[in-house]
Amino acid sequence: MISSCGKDESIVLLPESGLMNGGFEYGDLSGWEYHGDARVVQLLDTLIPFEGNYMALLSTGLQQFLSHGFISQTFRVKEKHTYLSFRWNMIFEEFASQMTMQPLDFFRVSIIREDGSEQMLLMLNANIIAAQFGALPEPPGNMLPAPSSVFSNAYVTGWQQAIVDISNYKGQDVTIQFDVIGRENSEYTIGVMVDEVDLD
Ligand SMILES: [Ca+2]
Repeated sequence: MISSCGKDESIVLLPESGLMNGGFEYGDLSGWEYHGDARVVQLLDTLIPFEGNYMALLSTGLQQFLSHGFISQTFRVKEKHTYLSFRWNMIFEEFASQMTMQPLDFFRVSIIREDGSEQMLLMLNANIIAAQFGALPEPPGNMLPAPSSVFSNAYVTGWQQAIVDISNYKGQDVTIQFDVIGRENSEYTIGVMVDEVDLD
């Protein structure tokens, strides 16, 4: 949280980047809008943040009766900023089952422009991940076994980076949103760890 010690100190603590708490090192979701199963954690079993001591965790109901997790933040794209980047690590319960049936759960990242229109950055599900990580026709390909105390028979992608050119948005306020969506009748859980959301 921003210190309440005084106005001047608060100004000093505002992030240079215009994006607040992008690495979740406040230890909570300060600066972010959120709903559903969205939290900040230090660990997910043996899985650790990409940087620092904290990461965001979004899921379709890990240990909770929820079907989605969502965070978003609106920020001004300054003249000096050309790229938005973030790290993600996706975990699938019963990955083999998820990829062989019609995938019901998605991880979606998008930018919402000032006029409300949307630029999709990522749209991933078990089938797409399986293709990207060589896990077809049989897992795991380049997927990694996940710690068994969290999910059953699960695999993770490991930390991945996405870099997006945002130079078209200079001077504008845009919203980055991360959304993990489970359909109502989805049988298995997916989770996504997010870290180091940054502007450069
Ligand atoms: Ca972090």
